[in-house]
Amino acid sequence: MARRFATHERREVAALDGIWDFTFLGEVDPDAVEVDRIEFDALMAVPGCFDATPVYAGERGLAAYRIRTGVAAGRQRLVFDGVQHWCRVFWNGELVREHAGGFSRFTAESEADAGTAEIVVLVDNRFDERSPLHMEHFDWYAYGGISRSVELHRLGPVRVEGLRIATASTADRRVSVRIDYTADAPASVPLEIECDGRAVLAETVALDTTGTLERVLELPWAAPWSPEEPNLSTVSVSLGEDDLRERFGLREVRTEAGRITLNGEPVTLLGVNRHEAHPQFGHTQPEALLVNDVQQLKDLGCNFVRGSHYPLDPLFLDLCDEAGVLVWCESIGWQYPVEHLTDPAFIDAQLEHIGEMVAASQNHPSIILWGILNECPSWSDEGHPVYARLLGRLRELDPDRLVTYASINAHDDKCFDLVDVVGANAYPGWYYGDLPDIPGELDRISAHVDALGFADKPLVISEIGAGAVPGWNDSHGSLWTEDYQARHLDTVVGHLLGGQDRISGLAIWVLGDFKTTELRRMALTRPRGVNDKGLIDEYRRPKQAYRVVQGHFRGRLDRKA
Ligand code: ADA
Repeated sequence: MARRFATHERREVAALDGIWDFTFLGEVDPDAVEVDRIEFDALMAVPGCFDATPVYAGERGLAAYRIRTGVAAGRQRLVFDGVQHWCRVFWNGELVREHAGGFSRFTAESEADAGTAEIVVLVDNRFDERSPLHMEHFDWYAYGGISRSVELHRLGPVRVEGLRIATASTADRRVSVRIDYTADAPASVPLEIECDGRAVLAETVALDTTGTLERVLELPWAAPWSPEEPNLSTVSVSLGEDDLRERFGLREVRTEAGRITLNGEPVTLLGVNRHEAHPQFGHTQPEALLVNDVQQLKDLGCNFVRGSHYPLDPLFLDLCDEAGVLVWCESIGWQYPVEHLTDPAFIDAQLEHIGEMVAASQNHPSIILWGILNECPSWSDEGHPVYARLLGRLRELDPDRLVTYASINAHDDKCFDLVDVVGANAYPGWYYGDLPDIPGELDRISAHVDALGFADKPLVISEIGAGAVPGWNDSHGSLWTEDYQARHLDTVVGHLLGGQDRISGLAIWVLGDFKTTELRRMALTRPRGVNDKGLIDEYRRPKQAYRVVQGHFRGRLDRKA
């Protein structure tokens, strides 16, 4: 994957990113496709979204991608960082994997003969029961394609399948390490662990065909990670002939008396939501764009970003680790209807997707919050057991981070008992009320959460914002002008940083403008078919509100320093 460090030194890894053969098949049933008879008549970038390119813009249907690559004999694993949003993977004509759901990592394996392997991926961006996580009414355009990087790994007889590094104690510079492995047969092999280039462990271990090794490491030289000093360490694990490297930061996240604490210090989250979308690249995030976005987050004075509304590009998370930006990382979701939420196939798909999200991102110190199901029916009786199950799974997979979700209406919510941090989306001064109503509404939300008995839980305004057509102003300062948006956010941030101490986190909706669904009922409420509540437009040009928010955020961070 495009990462900030090499994840393997011993294992042979080939990047398959580049230009692949392509054809758009359209309204075709994937079961009816004879893979060896597909005629590839075009080219497509991987990673890339085919429907963000001019020829296929707006197309929904089945597409086929192909690459040929030289391989040595033996077991091969394809690693996909994200395919939008249903796919079948074929290795020399043989089906090796089917996967539903975009934005998360999955793998496909095959036993190969030496020579040239042909990999074909059928990719479908239609909305149907094969991909219960994706729905057309979501307020973003669901682009299709192999949207993130692809790698080919050559596997040996022992495989390091996962590495989880968790801070056991920042004060004592102690971490716990969990190594998940598989092996062709039980064996005794050397286990070596290095951290920051220093050997910290060497022993011989007896492996089963699948299992987990857990060790505690003392790293007296490692400095704690924080937004102000984002110190990182790298752990390399070698097991037999295989290896895996991960980066982490020493830090503990907890809650105390209604605040989030980082290594014992209360932290106020100042940030924005961010979609991974661009008019020319769809959901694909070129490196230059990621660098741009992280620069703008820092320039704004943010110490926090909410990844709305799906798991994030691995390289973006690496950059947040390095820049000291705290992250709320959530599973995919946007106002699913109650019936959808209680469908067992949907719940299974969410559980699998949550597992993939945590496995891919669990070592990023920047991630402090795991989230689920943006604005879904947490107000319903049916919702409670579903939220309990999904949040419970997150806690099982990762007991060292906080869990949350963004509520569509805090006043009616029934699931706040299940979270560590209460997240409330609110649109006073936009969908309801006027500018002077904003402070009162934020105070009412705070009082309501306390009255429910949750005064000890931190409260984060996970969305708040107003639309502004880029460059648009009038002498009235009406809705949709940059002027109105700037005054709106001035009121919001001014109130929250001006003594409203119950709310200890803010994620403004939203960093950048992005294309919404083409469903008419939504598109008609979004000028240009774009959700334009961005502080910057879709090409990253700042609007008036950018400077206003920057003034507040930077002022606050300077005062703290
Ligand atoms: C909701 C939702 C966002 C976006 C926003 C808006 O709060 O969570 O994804 O749709 O509203 O712009 O209306």
